[in-house]
Amino acid sequence: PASLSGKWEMISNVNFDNYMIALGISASLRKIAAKLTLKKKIERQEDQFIVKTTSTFRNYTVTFKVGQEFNEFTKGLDNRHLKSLVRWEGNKLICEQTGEKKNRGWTHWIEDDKLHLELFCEGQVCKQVYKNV
Ligand code: RET
Repeated sequence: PASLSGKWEMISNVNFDNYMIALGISASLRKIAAKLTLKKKIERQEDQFIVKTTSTFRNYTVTFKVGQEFNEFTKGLDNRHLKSLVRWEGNKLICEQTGEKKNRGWTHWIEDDKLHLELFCEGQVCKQVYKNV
């Protein structure tokens, strides 16, 4: 489907460890996180998104409206408070996460029926691809 909505399962994950290092995540948590096959459930109602990232170890849910800044607490991840803002740029959904870490954010898009996600932090880029399930 040409829509972000739906259920997704990770099929590749490049540079996740360096992204987590940039976030300041501990070696013990990184070791666990690196082995996870992440799943995404994305629900969309017009401008509102609910993105659930789930795994056997820990889940992370974020809810936002496109174009409306919101307070994000990255609970269970790096536990920081951010000001986040999501916008569309063509078919890419782009989030800027403002806080202690510079150049932090992510980009979601669909390509070849797959969900692509780039996660950014302080010059590190993690690239994940998910298949529809
Ligand atoms: C987990 C497990 C514990 C350690 C880390 C995690 C990373 C979660 C990430 C979630 C990204 C969510 C996004 C949502 C967009 O709407 C899996 C919680 C580091 C990177 C981009």
